[in-house]
Amino acid sequence: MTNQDFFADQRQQLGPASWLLPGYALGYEDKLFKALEQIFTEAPLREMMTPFGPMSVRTSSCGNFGWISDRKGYRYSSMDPETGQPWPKMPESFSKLAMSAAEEAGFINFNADSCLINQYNIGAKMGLHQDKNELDFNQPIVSVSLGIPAIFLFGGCKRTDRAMRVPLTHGDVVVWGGEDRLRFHGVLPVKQHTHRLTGHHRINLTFRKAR
Ligand code: MD3
Ligand code: FE
Repeated sequence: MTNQDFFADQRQQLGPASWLLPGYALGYEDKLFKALEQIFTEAPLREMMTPFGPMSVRTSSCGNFGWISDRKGYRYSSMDPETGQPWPKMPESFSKLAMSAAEEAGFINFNADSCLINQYNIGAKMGLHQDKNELDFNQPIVSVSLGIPAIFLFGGCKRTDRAMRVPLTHGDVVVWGGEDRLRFHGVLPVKQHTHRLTGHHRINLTFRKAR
């Protein structure tokens, strides 16, 4: 069985156009962590403000655009407001992983121009929200979970729709697109765990095509 057949066999459908690929990023582990170290020296993780208060996750970005937030709202920017510099270049291993995972879920030629990096400490969470700052909602989003586990909330198109709980662990990849693209989603407060590579952290990479 080829690698591709193996993951085609393992994938779980979460919605009409959303797929969980368990462990899909495990083969990229070394390259991802080496690249992350470099990214964090160029664009350090920071707490961002939102119109509703500070975020509990720390974030950074790489690629042509980074997702930023302040008291005025959310948007993509080609510059890191903290350093005044462009965001670190998207590592080749990142683009490759995002494109091949998207293809497993039926989205060919996914060229991410932005990777948002979220670091969760124990207790950090992300409330239910939609990702609406991108130009083209026909483009999917690829999410890579690293480190300690978390429970992902996958809701409907209205905030009040009942949310499905999806446990995500180190190496899991999820691809969200099509009619699921604007579904509300979030992350429950992360519970105490230790991971050999991240200690008391969960890291999530979210690949998007911003423009
Ligand atoms: C489902 N991050 O940064 S990525 C975010 O684990 C964000 O850090 C979460 O939501 C995290 O905006 C989850 C998964 C994700 C991203 C976009 C989606 C799930 C989605 C869009 C539609 C439906
Ligand atoms: Fe989101």
